[in-house]
Amino acid sequence: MAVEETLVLVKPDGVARNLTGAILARIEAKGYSLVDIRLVQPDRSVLAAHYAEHEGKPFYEPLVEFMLSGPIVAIRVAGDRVIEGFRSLAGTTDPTTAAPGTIRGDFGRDWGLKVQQNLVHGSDSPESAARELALWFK
Ligand code: DAT
Ligand code: MG
Repeated sequence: MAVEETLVLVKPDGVARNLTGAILARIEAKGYSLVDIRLVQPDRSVLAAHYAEHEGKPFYEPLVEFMLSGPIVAIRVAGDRVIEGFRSLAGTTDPTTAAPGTIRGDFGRDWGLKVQQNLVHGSDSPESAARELALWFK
């Protein structure tokens, strides 16, 4: 067993489309535990820190604007290898090609113009998880 914690975000598109419950159901069905959960309207500074690795990329500004467009549900999730496991439940970044059966593959809409709208975020490593959990659960 390698029990870990990860940060999951239901992004503004997921909250607006009333998919929070469906996403939580998949996390729970997989056997992961919800340790903490909050509805957040983050400051720009939180998003700048959260997405610091992408600063300067062409999609950075639209991504931050999108993340400021509505409430986000932040969830602290625990479980055996949950960091890798939630990324697998979420599917690949582009919802058009994310595999059926994944959150992005089943619920994501066309990548199209609004490329950021892929419903969820999941930390990608133990280091990211620690950093992001400290940011969203101060
Ligand atoms: P992930 O969310 O799968 O970890 P990421 O960390 O590479 O993906 O990027 C963060 C978010 O930025 C991603 O969820 C959607 C957006 N994004 C990533 N690559 C993009 C691209 N090439 N064009 C537009 N938006 C992109
Ligand atoms: Mg990422």
